[in-house]
Amino acid sequence: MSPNQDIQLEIDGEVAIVRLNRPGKRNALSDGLILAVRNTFETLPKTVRAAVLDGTGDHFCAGLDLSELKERDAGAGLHHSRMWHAALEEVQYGPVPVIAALHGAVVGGGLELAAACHIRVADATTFYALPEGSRGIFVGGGGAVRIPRLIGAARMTDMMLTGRVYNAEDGERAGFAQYLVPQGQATAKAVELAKRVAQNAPLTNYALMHALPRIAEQPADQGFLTEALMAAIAQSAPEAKQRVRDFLEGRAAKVGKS
Ligand code: 1HE
Repeated sequence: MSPNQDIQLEIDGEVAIVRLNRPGKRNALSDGLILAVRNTFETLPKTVRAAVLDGTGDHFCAGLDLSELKERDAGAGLHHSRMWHAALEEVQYGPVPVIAALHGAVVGGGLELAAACHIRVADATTFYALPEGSRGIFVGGGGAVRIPRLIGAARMTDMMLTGRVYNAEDGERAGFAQYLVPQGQATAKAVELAKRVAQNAPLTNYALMHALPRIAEQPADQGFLTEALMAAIAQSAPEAKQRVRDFLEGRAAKVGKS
């Protein structure tokens, strides 16, 4: 159990389930909760190989805790945003792949947090919005970098200029989520996926978390070289050799069969 009551950590074998736990405030992200998110991912037990990020109550997360948005000068605003960046980097580039289980509001900083995860599962109640536009502020938790990579800059611009809200179905089509499930089933599906992800060779998961997003940002010429280096390292691991041998000798599942 985490010392901060606003976040819960449950360990289920190799899967950690991290829950934002401020349902009375729709899991709004106070400074304390953002620091707790960072700390929780930084200190996951070494036995954990995949994580699920969930929210207690009817909403995944209502974004920045607006009650803390007091008068900040430019310097304090800069440091506040950088604090969010550091916490969400720990989600994206932390020890293990993270699967977000989305439901209800996934708005503002809540959408920024979801965008830092590696896979998003949404249930039918999920809706996505960036109310920063109407609150007179801007995204500050990495959303300007990560959200266009999911849905494109044009859709994000529209959301912020017009207050457009995407429902679960349209959101999945737009690219917010990779899985759409019936109401109440996001957590179960996310845990199922996390258990599957936990079975991968650790170097494969490392490559997907740390190399792929960087390769995707590199000019093609550099990306091809980084890809080749990562491929060489991954295939040299004894576990990779064993997995290939298992397939060639008929002991491993064929693609599409479990
Ligand atoms: C909050 C927050 C919050 C709820 N900060 N306290 N985010 C927003 O602009 C979204 C604002 N929230 C909402 O639009 C709605 O609360 C919801 C659609 C998410 C949920 O509606 P509902 O009817 O279930 O709940 P509620 O009655 O609006 O809220 C319940 C309580 O949570 C209430 O407090 P109470 O003491 O009166 O019970 C709300 O004030 C409180 N609450 N959301 C503080 N966000 C790194 S930069 C990121 C910038 C942003 O994220 S800006 C977007 C902020």
